[in-house]
Amino acid sequence: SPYVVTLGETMALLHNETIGHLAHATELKLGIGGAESNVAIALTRLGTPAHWIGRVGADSLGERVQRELRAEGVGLHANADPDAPTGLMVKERRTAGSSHVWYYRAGSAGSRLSPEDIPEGLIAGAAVLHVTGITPALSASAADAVWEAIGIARDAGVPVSFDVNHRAALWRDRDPGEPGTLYRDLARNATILFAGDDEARLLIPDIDEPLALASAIGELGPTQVVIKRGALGCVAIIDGLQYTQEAVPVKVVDTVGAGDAFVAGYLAELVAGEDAPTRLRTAVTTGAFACLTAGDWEAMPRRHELTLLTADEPVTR
Ligand code: KDG
Repeated sequence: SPYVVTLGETMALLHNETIGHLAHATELKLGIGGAESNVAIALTRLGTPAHWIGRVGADSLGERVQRELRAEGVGLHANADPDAPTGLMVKERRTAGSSHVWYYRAGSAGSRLSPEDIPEGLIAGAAVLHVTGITPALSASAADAVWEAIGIARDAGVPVSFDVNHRAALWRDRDPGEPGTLYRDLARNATILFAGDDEARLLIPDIDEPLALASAIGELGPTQVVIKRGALGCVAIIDGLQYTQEAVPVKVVDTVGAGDAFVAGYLAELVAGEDAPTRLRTAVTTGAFACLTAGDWEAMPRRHELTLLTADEPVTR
């Protein structure tokens, strides 16, 4: 059956369960997280087979990453790097509604991803290749890997999905114009583009209105442009038509991972041949689910759970 392929870095994740400053925390939870593998997990839960390509360290945390992805049923194409550690990310839940993330990933195994890690046949046979703006920001070889994957997809007629996913921490000490230039290049090679309002303005400065932004991005090439707006839902221009979709209201614990869940909801319905309104409705629903727990992907729903947030029966038996 049709599957989605994605590539990127997945890290070990340490986070406090109890709200507070990490200077005073005595216990942390250990998990994993990575934007692209979050998407792969959410797709798999929704019933769309997904494969993840990446590098991990030849260490216990690398094993943890692989075990977790296997347990979720994600097709795993991971090379264990004997010369670099699995990257680490630390998340501090400081207040009920706000978190901060620190990266310990410079020189990590995941950031050493390179074109040799990319299995050509897997990408050429996919229904969609999904990439994010995080991977090319990790290193020159990781950027080459992304372009290699995109080249294979384009040659094989596989649509490319691109989620901007701007991470300012990965661009410090670099030319402020660089991310915009990279994201526009990626947009020119994408069929489907996802961006938050602020991310969209990195591609197209000086436009504020979200549908106008989507339309300006569409002029770069993608025929499906979706602007993710968090609690405001989303707007999109898909095959020339404009769409607006409200969010599903939830009590937010942690928004990290919501964008990935949103993308998975959209892509799952796209691969299933569903129409644009269905894709957007599922996207805001899966995005809302991801906000319910402190982990990056644990709350992502199975397909049969999609109606739970709008159900009025508190207990089902
Ligand atoms: O979208 C969530 C991701 O940001 C998180 O899981 C970690 O991949 C990650 C990153 O680079 O921020």
